[in-house]
Amino acid sequence: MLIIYIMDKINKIAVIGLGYVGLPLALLAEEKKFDVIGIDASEGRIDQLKKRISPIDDKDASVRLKKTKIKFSTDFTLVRDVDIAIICVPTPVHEDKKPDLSIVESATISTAKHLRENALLIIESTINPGVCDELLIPIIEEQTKLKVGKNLHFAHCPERINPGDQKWHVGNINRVVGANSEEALDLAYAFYSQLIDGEIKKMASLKEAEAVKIVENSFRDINIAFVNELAMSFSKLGINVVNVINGAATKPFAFMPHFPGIGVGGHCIPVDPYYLIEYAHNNGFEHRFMSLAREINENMPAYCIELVETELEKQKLGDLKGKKVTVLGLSYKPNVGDMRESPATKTIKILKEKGAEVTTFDPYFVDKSTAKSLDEALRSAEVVVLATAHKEFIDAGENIINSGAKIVMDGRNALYSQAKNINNKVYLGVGVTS
Ligand code: SAJ
Repeated sequence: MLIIYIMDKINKIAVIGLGYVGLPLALLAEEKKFDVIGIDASEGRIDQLKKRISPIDDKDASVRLKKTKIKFSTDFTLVRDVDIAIICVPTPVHEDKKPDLSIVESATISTAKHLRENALLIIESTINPGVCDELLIPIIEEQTKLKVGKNLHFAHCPERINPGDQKWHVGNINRVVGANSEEALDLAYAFYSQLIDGEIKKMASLKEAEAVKIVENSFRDINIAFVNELAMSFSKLGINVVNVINGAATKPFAFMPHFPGIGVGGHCIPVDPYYLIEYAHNNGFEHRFMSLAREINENMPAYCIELVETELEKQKLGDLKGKKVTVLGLSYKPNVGDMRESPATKTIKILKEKGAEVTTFDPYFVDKSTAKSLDEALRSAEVVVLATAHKEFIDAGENIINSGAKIVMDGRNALYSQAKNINNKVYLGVGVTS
């Protein structure tokens, strides 16, 4: 009954930040018959949205955008009469890997100062424990007349978007919510229960909700680091690590397969652990294990290039200076166009620092590639490095393997099964070739 009672009071929603998280959320809220406005600080993005051009690589969002009635604007004052405002802006790290909370801080203030009394402000951006209680709520109360828990409801519901996933999407992924008052928790719970066809779990505090997202993504980062370390070890032991992982995965409980590769990219996995590492450090604890996992994963591009250099020496072909190296893939994960924190970027940087002449091609970023087709990219390549396991590259595996390149460094072990009939050249994988 509570949900029905609450939901008849909630109608107008504002989503602030219209990227991979905010745009699908806004479109879902509209589909669930909420009255939605979409706010973004970027004029360019708002212009794109007004022209019904999707700023994100998300097929479902592109289709829904064509017929949406959502009002898109850069004007934060439009939140003045909404019932719920949801902040979905990026929380990246600086070059030195320290958390960059400036965007979520400014979006929160720009929103809070126009909210009506008793509105609900929800933060969906990924943040570490303590950010709500120690940063966002204090700045709201300093810079507005609102008192969180008294005349402003405040909750945190960390986003769980998996770009490119056809099965799990914003409308059916379970969520957790935390708040700093029972009423805010009930409101947020009721809202997400109405929005999402999945479990909405109430956490005991804002800090618990903040910690859930960091923990789930650090869990993934650590597991990837584990298999990356195994890959480096097994390469020396003549053991195929992917076969071993698939063997371990036959255990029907207590094992979750992850796979080695040229690195860990994206806006979540390589970023979120640093938020907890930094917060814990500032509170007297050193996350040595999480930090080591980050170090292992960050080093995978260099590891893969070292394998190439060792092979060049073995073939008495000298070093990378002046070598024509083609990097296939700019995106951080297969079959999506997203370069955020992509290992390909680091791979290209290292190759250039070593004097290689680098050609790039990614079918999702032709405008950012130096070659305009796979054939052009492979032409005159002496070494090929596959950084992203796009389907286009797997389908063209034979061409890649039988191109003129003397060495194929398969950073995603994506062509391993096709490499068996490789002739008079070297296929290097990550933990699959002795
Ligand atoms: N990667 C590996 N080995 C693996 C899995 C991934 O090297 O076994 C690499 C990928 O190549 C990529 C990076 O890690 O460069 C991240 O891959 P990802 O599949 O985790 O993709 P993301 O960044 O889109 O992660 C999202 C996350 N969702 C949210 O943060 C809300 C993450 O929590 C999900 O676990 C992940 O999707 C998922 O499960 O696919």
